[in-house]
Amino acid sequence: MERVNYCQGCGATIQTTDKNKPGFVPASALNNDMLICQRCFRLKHYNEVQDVSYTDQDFLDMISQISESSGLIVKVVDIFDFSGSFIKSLHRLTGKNPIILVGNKVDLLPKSTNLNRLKQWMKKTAADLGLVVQDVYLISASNGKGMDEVKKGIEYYRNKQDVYVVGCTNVGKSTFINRLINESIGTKDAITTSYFPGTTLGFIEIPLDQHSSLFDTPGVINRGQMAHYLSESDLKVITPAKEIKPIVHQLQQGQTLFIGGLARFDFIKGEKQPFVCYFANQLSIHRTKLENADALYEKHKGELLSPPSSDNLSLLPEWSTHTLKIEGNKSDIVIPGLGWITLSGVAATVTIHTPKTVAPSKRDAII
Ligand SMILES: Nc1nc2c(ncn2[C@@H]2O[C@H](COP(=O)(O)OP(=O)(O)OP(=O)(O)O)[C@@H](O)[C@H]2O)c(=O)[nH]1
Ligand SMILES: [Mg+2]
Repeated sequence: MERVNYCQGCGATIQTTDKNKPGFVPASALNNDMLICQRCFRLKHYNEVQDVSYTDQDFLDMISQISESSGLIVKVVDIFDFSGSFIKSLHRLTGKNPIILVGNKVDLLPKSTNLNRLKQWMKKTAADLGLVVQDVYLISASNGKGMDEVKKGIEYYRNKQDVYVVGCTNVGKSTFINRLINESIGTKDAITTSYFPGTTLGFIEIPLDQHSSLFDTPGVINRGQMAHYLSESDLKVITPAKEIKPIVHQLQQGQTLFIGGLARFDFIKGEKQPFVCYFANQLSIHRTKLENADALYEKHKGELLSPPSSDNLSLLPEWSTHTLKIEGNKSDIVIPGLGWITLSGVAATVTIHTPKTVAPSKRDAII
């Protein structure tokens, strides 16, 4: 068998000269059966991430090679952060190839979620964003839900050609492929995965048959996601680990909700109504009077109002505000990568404070 010259965990080209660059393997380990770079080794065994020298553009350049190949594109999005993980520019990089859209991490949504309605919503939203897809799937790469359907879909739409699994960083591409590998040949955790964005560094080829392969690819980075401005430990707090339990706050106008120390919702105007909060269960929400909100933040940021913890406050860009009006439709106000608040559609004006690069958006309620 031909020896691969890239790391089987992350896809980086193997080198033996520079410890601080991607793909480093000590020369003595070159003949090991399983070639894993030092960075993957540390991620796997110590959950420590080593920064890499790739720029956002380097990742885009790698993905754009796909436009010169032909095959099926499996575009994975994180259903907990649809807009933040959608990456509109991605279809330019994948050429004219057919696309199926896979919403991952459905295990995080409340069990009562209507998945068929959610699929319709995904299809429509993708079309509104200029993406025509062959089909839409909802899966959990973690627990295996929906895997049979998506496997059938891939087999059908790939038409015997290669398959490229693409998407934003951290949506779960590698976890999804590990599950495919596990279900077909039994190997566990073949590819490196982690909760840090930017784990996969190159293409990883998984043969499907004699003539075609499936490829894991590096994620595209979206700087508009909260994850890029948080320390490791803070990232853990905002990342939901299991089914989200929505928390309802009945608010009057003139009241404020703080989502940890990462976002603030001021209810400026409207009748008393429920604010239904969908955030990681371990993230704390504080309610206060709008008139006290500034002072509360100054006094308690990094402590009561955390994450970010006080040591990491400086990683956050400065704050900016957006005012949104809700009327008529049940709507979600979304903070990319953090979660959302659902309002019933009773007229409401809400001012949202977030770190400047992480702008909120409004959508029709998905649940
Ligand atoms: N709750 C939940 N978490 C998931 C699921 N799939 C992946 N994750 C988690 O999401 C994080 C990112 O997973 P990866 O598979 O490394 O994501 P990726 O898209 O390959 O990321 P990059 O290689 O950085 O582009 C990890 O912490 C996974 O455990 C899922 O179905 N549900
Ligand atoms: Mg990956």
